[in-house]
Amino acid sequence: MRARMALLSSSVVCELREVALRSKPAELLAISPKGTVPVLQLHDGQVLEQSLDIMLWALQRHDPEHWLAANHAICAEELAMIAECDGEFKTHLDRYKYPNRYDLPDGLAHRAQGSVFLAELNGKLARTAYLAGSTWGLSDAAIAPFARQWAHTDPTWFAAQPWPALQAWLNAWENSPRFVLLMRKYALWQLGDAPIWWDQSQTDALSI
Ligand SMILES: N[C@@H](CCC(=O)N[C@@H](CS)C(=O)NCC(=O)O)C(=O)O
Repeated sequence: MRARMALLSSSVVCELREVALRSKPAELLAISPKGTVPVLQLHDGQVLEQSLDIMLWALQRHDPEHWLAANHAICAEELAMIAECDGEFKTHLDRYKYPNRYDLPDGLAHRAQGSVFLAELNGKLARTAYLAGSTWGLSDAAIAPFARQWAHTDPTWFAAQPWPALQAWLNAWENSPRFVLLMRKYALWQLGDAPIWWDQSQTDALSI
């Protein structure tokens, strides 16, 4: 989701190949044996296997919406926030969401631990409209999909938390026209399929 968002914002056109994780195509595993998505293959054969790398690659090529902070200190702060999200917070998210996969009776301890990060996000969003500052940026796009997963694990519990700024930020994103596009379902890719282009024409088609 975050890679697709950054590619869309950058207007860098790429071919979208939807895959099912339960039956990964051999073509995917041939270029990226670790078998996670997203994966972006460049024309020179280079393969980007981390969503954050794809975001940074696209935005460094073209960043018309200024998602990358010009200020180095702010950029470093955003990358640190994303690292915390992808590291400790993701660990708690996985265990809160799927305790039985980790032999846990429930995910409550991890819910409590992950909530520390969410409270920090709420504090930040109470001071500035977005995590990146006054406009939506890299950290917003990188973190929103994980905050969303957390919120949807137990929506009633999430709505009851004293995090109005975080709840409003998430709600605004989930109700944005681009979100509609992100949630659109595509047929699974098969060898020989005509390319589906992930670019601005997708948003134009939806009048976004
Ligand atoms: N650090 C990687 C994590 C990617 C990841 O774990 N992707 C999940 C789907 S969102 C996946 O492909 N899981 C493999 C599987 O379920 O087989 C990234 O950000 O790109």
